[in-house]
Amino acid sequence: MDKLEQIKIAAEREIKDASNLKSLEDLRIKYLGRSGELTMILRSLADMSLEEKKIVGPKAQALRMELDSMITEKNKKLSERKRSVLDVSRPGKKIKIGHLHPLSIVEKEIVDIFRSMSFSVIDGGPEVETEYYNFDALNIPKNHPAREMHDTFWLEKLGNKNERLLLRTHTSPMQIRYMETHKPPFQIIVPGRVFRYEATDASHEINFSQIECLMVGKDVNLSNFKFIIEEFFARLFKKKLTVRLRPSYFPFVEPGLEVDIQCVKCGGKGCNICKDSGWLEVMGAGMVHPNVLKAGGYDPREYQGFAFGVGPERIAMLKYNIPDIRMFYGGDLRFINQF
Ligand code: FA5
Repeated sequence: MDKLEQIKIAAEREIKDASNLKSLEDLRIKYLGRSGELTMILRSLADMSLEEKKIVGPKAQALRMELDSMITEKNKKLSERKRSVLDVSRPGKKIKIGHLHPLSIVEKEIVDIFRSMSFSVIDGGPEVETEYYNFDALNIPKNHPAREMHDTFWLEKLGNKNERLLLRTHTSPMQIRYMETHKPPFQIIVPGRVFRYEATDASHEINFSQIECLMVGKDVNLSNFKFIIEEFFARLFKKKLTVRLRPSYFPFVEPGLEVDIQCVKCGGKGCNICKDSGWLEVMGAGMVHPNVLKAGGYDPREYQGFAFGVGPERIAMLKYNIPDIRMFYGGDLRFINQF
């Protein structure tokens, strides 16, 4: 019985003090192993008298169970502590850091190309715009039929000066805003979000983006424009593409142009992307109208310039072969995660 008492005191203290799993395992062997101190006592029961057995047996069994559960408990504690310590040999956890949206990738690419051709990138401009900047100053007077080309979201609330407000239908108002506060010569691009109240389909969204370009100087002309966009498309699609300029009408340019590029998929032979025409319509452009230069505060006899507006969604669709513009804003991760 004395021996049992000694084992109990020593084992309890040693188990409590065990600082790692290895020394705990050593203690288990020392007391409960095949030739452990307590095991030996349990074995010696066979040689004891019945009287002794009755006294020592239950005590020794109880101590065995007690030490066993103490060791299990301690083992749990030490394992938890081990797990919380940095183990550099364990495989790393994959951290999801996110990535750019396909549209942001294309916008960035477009902006980088223009920046490399010495264009300044102008940020922003208000998305809630006045009727003046969105239409009047761009040579689109009230009641002019050209306003119907832009299905407009009008705001119910008037502006500070009681002017009518709208969600801008294009980035062209930034032409006026920039000219009002800067002197030529300059060459800028302005990316931004625009809104049109129109039915959506595979190539039309109500909320989309545009990149406006404006270059003004004393001798800026259409051949400058043609060179810049040929260079731009060659860099963007990484091959030389034939560019076609067609006459078109926008009230804020004269002459106005629609720009087509040779189909990037079929090379001009005709396919589903270009609807068998061999050409893709990519931007509206032209030489800035004298009335617009005047609205910006310039003398049109002294300065001239070109401008264009391009839709990055349409460019991204061509670049990545995306069949429907609505996928960009659908928030479907199966689509977004492919980029
Ligand atoms: C304009 O918005 C003119 N402000 C462009 C311009 C600027 C002309 C400077 C001349 C000088 P348009 O409505 O064609 O033009 O739109 C320009 C581009 O925006 C289109 O080529 C197309 O890429 C894109 N776009 C137009 N409507 C939508 C729409 N609903 N969804 C997606 N992209 C659109």
